[in-house]
Amino acid sequence: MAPAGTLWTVPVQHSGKVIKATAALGGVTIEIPTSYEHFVDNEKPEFLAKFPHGKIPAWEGADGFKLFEGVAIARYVASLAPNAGLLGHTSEEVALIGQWIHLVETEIDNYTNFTRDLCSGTIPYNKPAHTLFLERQLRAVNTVEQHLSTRTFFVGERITLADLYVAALIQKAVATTLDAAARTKLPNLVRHLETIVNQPTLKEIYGPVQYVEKGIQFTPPKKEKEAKSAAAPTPKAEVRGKGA
Ligand SMILES: N[C@@H](CCC(=O)N[C@@H](CS)C(=O)NCC(=O)O)C(=O)O
Repeated sequence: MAPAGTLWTVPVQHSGKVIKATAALGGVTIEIPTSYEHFVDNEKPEFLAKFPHGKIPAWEGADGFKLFEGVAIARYVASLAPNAGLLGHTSEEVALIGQWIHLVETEIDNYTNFTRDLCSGTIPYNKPAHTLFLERQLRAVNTVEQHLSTRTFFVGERITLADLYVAALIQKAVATTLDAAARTKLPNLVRHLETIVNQPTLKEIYGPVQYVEKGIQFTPPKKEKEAKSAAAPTPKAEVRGKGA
């Protein structure tokens, strides 16, 4: 079958995984340029002429239709295969699928990214912000965990786009913030993740799940540590000073 379009993404991109999974379950053939170089090709005038935001994922249909934003692309690709039912069968199911995708993007994944940016020094480190991000993430994670305590899938009895999205973004979270201690209280979320990533059609797309033992922590850069210890007198010197 001729490809329905071209998807620009990179293998580790979680929203790209969702689009690829959507295409695989829907039987939609897509092309993925393997020569794409991130932070090089997306900055070229020819890419920006098609996708002015300059980001991936980005989609160009065989008919010339262009689209960016991961969720929008995933929905569009799902709409090319209506029989797969990934967008739901009723207005209520469509709305509920939207609800879970929006919750996991804005209240789980954003905090995975903010926490990673804080701990890696992209944002100047701030302990109260770190604590707040984890608390906010946990609130949404608990809502999702509770929902899954009586269900296999998010909406209805079969896989929908909600399951594909939640699994991709939880796969990122368990590799970053949702550590072993947090996961002991999230058996349903972990079970759901394993169910989705181990579907024979999806296994290769999601790849192995990397569970962190301890959530990402801030390690002050070496220079900062040295500067601090040079500025502060050692306890020994303090004692000597007092005695002298
Ligand atoms: N809101 C966008 C975010 C996409 C995004 O941030 N993509 C990153 C890669 S993960 C990107 O292309 N960055 C290139 C850049 O910042 O120039 C979506 O959900 O699709």
